[in-house]
Amino acid sequence: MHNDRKWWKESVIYQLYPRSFQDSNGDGIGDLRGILQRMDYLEQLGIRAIWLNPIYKSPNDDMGYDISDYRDIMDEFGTMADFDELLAAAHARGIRIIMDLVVNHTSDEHAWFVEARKSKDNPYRDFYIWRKGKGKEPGDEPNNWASFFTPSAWTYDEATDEYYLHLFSQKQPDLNWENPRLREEVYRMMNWWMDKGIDGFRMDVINLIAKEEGLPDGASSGAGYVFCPEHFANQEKLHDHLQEMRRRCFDGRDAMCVGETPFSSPETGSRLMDPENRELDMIFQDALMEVDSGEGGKWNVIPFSLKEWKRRVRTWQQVAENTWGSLFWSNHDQPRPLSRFVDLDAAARAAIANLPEGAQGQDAAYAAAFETLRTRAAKMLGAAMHLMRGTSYIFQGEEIGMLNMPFASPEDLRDIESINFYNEECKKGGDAAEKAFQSILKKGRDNARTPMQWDDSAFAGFTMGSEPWEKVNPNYQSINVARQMEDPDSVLAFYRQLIRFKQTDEAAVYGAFRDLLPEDEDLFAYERALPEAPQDGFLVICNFSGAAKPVPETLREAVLARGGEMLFSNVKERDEDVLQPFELRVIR
Ligand code: ISL
Ligand code: CA
Repeated sequence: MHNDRKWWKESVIYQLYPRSFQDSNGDGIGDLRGILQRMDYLEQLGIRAIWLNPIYKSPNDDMGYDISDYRDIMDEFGTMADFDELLAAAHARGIRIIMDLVVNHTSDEHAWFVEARKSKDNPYRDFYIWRKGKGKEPGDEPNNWASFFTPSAWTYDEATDEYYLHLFSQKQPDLNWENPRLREEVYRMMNWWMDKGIDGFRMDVINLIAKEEGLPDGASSGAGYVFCPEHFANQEKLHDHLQEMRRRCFDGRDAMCVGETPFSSPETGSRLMDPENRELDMIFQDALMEVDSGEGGKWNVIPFSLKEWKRRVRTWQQVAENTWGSLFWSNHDQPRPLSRFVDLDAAARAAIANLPEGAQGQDAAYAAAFETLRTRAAKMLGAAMHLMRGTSYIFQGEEIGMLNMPFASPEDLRDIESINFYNEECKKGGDAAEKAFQSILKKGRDNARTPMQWDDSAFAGFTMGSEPWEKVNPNYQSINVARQMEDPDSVLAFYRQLIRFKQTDEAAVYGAFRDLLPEDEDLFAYERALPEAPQDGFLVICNFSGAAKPVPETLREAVLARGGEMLFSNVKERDEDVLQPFELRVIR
């Protein structure tokens, strides 16, 4: 087991999406001064670091992931002076700041690209990836690559009669990491931020920066574009770039780096995180998030299988044993876990099933049951994920159990990924559009981006203005911070305890992981313990099902083998032999 002590192993990190956290000036958009207003909240939560989604200058084609100036702040978010104040305020409270680093691509409005597209001999031309096509019509592109956000990954540029590559939107041209001058500029920029005192970077799609030599076509049986990560993810050159970046930007500093690395196998993950290789401290592996995606990708939603999820958990916990890893239920790209990995509606309906059809008070009974189960399941999910081995990331709103947004119409969507997908599907006719919208309701990124629910005043206390940029979830009157602050049994109160425990308990941070019930379809149970102090370990027992489940014999024995001190629980009355719907027990 690899167990070097590091601050980033002992810190729970709060992912803060600035656009939706707190608006301070009534324009309906969250901002840096809004975050400053909420510093007490963050301190009370007990987290030791914050990861800020991009706050740099940006035209917001992809909500800040299209940067037009790496050394300036987005107009809507405030000024560099506001940022300096925020950094100092966080540090004064013992909270570190991790910045997003988006260097696979820039905005097409970045000065480098504005220059690059002027002429083929412009000094910035080779900062990007340009190729000649067969013509300028669809199908004439330099290769058949599909992009994440658009059908083709290439856009034709009239001025120089060439195409530029963009794995994301047309306004996000990919940088050319083959060019040493570009790499130099990136390292200078990173060091500039580090010198300001930030504590590390979350590196956006960092494993896509190196593309396969020659940009070969994706394998396909006919015409059309092909999404082919095998040609642009985890290429051999990536490891050279990361090692160089590590030396140039992290040597001699106590900063951390976490890479977002979609399409990574456990082998690749181990290589990226192996401390000997000096590449990344940890990665965001996407295997656990993709568990409900079918053949066709994220929009092809398939039912959640706990057994399959646990198989992936074991794989990545095994990787974490000798390296490290990250633990997260969601982020700004994912729907809310309570609307995804448990079925609250079915459980609530079952809970009131004994009421006669159409009986008086049916709606109120359902609402009460739903609320009880939501709170219980939120605590269960929180412990299930964050007590495993790895650094915990809590996405804003998770700590109060926020839910997916019941968007009424496609017009309410704000995310380029969903909007482009919807528009493409509309072209197909029939029921394609309606099907697309149903998938978006389940998996769309806007679900994560609705405003933080602070209290039951207008717009959930997010803005004093007239309309937030993204609609507020209508459930804010019952699900909000103010209400949970006063309730010792709230999700929020539970998360505070969970965070404290995760950051201070030796076994919770450094212990090994062992799955106790790999085959069970409904229960997730594991042990964490340090080999040198097994008696200080603990058991985590979770019922993911909305029905009561008997405690299996093997678990009963494991419980008996421990003293039985209940560290965490989410029900008032317990039955030794039966787990209630979504029940949690953490036993020392
Ligand atoms: O959202 C996704 C899956 O649900 C992914 O396809 C996502 O687009 C991909 O993992 C990359 O995400 C990151 O880079 C994008 C940006 O839009 C995302 O917000 C960011 O997390 C481009 O910069
Ligand atoms: Ca604002």
